[in-house]
Amino acid sequence: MEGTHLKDFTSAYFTMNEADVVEYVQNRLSVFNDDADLECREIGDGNLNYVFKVVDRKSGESIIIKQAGPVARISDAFKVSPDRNRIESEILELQGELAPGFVPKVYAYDPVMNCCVMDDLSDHEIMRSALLNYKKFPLFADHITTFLARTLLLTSDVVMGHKEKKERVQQFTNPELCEITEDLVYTEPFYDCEQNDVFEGTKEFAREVIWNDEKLKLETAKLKFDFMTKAQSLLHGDLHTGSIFIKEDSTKIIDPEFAFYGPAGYDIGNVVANLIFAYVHAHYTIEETEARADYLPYLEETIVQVVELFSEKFLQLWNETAAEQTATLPKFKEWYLDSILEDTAAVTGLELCRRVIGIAHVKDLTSISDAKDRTAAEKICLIAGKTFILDRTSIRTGDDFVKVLRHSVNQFSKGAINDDNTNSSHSISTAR
Ligand code: SR1
Ligand code: MG
Repeated sequence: MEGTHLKDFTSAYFTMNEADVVEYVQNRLSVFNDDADLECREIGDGNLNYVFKVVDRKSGESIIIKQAGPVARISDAFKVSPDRNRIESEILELQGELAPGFVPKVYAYDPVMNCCVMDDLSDHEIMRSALLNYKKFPLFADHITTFLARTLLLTSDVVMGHKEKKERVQQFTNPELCEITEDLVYTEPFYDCEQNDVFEGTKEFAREVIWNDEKLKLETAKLKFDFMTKAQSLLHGDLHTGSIFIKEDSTKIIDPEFAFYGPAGYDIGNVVANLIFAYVHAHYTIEETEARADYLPYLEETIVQVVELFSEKFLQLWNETAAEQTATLPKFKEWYLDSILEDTAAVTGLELCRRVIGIAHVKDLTSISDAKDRTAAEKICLIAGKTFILDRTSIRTGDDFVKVLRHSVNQFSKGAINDDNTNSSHSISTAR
């Protein structure tokens, strides 16, 4: 066509805008009818990538194209290799085999444009937003624990041939994204780092309770070295509630670009911590006493179920799949699970601290508009976070997790919750 300059999508990478994506779909993909009337919108709100939704106005069919940029959206200071898009496509395919039904389908991966084409999950919603609107998902704990037990155990040395597993470790070596986690989760929150971004009301508390605690610093250093050296399972690597698409009967885990071989408890701890963020948000934002007394126990029960169902399913799956001879020795699987739960407690604590102190925040806290309430909510997260890290060797059951949460809440809101007698009945009084 005269005057029309067609883009070259085959020889050199560039970051696409919405019009480029329409042209890309027309020229490089065959997912829509030839007469499709395409419309594209960038819908990403994460810290790293560009997410385009492409719809055919005629048929109503739609897909998602996710492109990795050369720097993070949150800040140009993070130069992150677009190769993370390969890691994401490859792990989604693998997770789809290990835990069918829990990840979006990937239709194509393009190593030149560093983008992948996947299912549009618009009939689901981002779990963080849903929890901020106080929605309940009774099947979530069952779904996420099936996903966790299967992806974490079936990628480990317990089940895989050790040579094949080491090849996987190579395939999913992800140095730049791991460095982000090493800095943002394990290092910067625990000293007065320039890059930290702390809410004014919380800053002195962070200094006193977190930055001035040398014992805590030492424990986080030990945990950082575990994160860097314990190639136990193929992790999702960033399993917060913004990485989960959900609806009543379906849970889809997205955004595994931080995937690598690390300590299995990293993924479980992220899930638990982000349920705690939702809890603290609800505690400070649900005005009506009855509604609060209904929603908080639901979240407590979900936390309990995540820990308990994971443990149950993990041991059961171990019995069915363990192939390593030494792994069948009596008491070995209990010892192994115990160390995963210890890491889960530690990571719950790290995630709670880093989302308050570090550069990457969560809406659960930032959307609490009353400054005093936000400060109290953040202090709860820091106290709970510190306890999870320091007491990690004695936190093993779902009730242990809820007990730390309740105890932390009670330090900042008088007479709110009975924390002596934690069990699945979750008695909650209603005062804040
Ligand atoms: C520079 S990326 C900041 C954070 O966003 C991602 O979702 C990860 O949680 C990361 O730590
Ligand atoms: Mg993400």
